[in-house]
Amino acid sequence: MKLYTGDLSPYSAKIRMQIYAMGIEDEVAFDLPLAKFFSGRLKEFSPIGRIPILETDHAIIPESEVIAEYLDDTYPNKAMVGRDPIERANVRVISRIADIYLMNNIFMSLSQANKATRNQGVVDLLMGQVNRGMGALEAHIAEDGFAASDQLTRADCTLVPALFMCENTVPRLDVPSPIRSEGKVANYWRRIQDNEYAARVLSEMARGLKARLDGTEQKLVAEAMARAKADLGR
Ligand SMILES: N[C@@H](CCC(=O)N[C@@H](CS)C(=O)NCC(=O)O)C(=O)O
Repeated sequence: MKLYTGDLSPYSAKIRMQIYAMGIEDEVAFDLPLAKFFSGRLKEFSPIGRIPILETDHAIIPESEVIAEYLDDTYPNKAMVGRDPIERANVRVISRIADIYLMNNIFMSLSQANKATRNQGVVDLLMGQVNRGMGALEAHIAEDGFAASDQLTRADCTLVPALFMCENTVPRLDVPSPIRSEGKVANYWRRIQDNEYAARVLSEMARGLKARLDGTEQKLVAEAMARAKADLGR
C-alpha cells in the first residue's frame, strides 16, 4: 500500500498515527507528489484532489475517515475503533467532532491568515463554529485515559492533529487557541502528548509547519515543479 501524505496535513497525520499505532508501518510506503499536489493536478489521480490518499493493489481510496475504516477492516486484529458498540459510537463521535467541527472550520479559516486582506466576519463565523465544537468535545471526551476509552483508538488519531491545529494554526488568525486552559480537553491535551504515537505525529507536524514558515517547503515545491516541467519537455 502507498499513502499519499504530507507532514503538516492533519488528515494525513491522523492516518499516519493509526498506521504507527497498529504496527503496520512496514506494509505502507509514504509519498507526496509535491508538483502534482501544489499545482492542483492530484485530481488526475484522485478526483477529490486532497490528501491523504491510500493506493492499494485494487483501488485508490480518498478521505481520511474512509481510509481509517479500510485499515481497521483490513487488519481486524489490530483495529482501533473500540471494543463494543457504545465505545465504537464514542470513538466515531469524537472523530467526527475533530474532523468536521474543528479541522474543517480551521482549514477554511486559513484563507484569512493574511491580515491585509482578512475578512473578520469570516474568521468570526468559523471560530464560532470551532468554539462550539470544542464545547461538544469537552462534554464527550473521557475524564482520564484516552479520548474515548481506556485504550488508544481512532478518536485519538483524529483528535491529536486537530488539537495541534487549534494550538499552532488558529493563533495565526490573531485568535487565541480554542483549547481552554482548564477542563477535560486541556487535561487530555497535556496527557496525550506523552504517548509515543501522538508525540511522533506531533513532531512531524511541527517539522511541516517549520518548513512552511521558513520557506523550505516553497523551495522544495519550486524544485519539484521545475523537474516536472523539464520531464514534460523531454
Ligand atoms: N475530508 C478530507 C479532507 C482532506 C483535506 O482537506 N486535505 C488537505 C490537506 S490536509 C488537502 O489535500 N488540501 C488540498 C486542497 O484543498 O486542494 C479527509 O478527511 O481526508
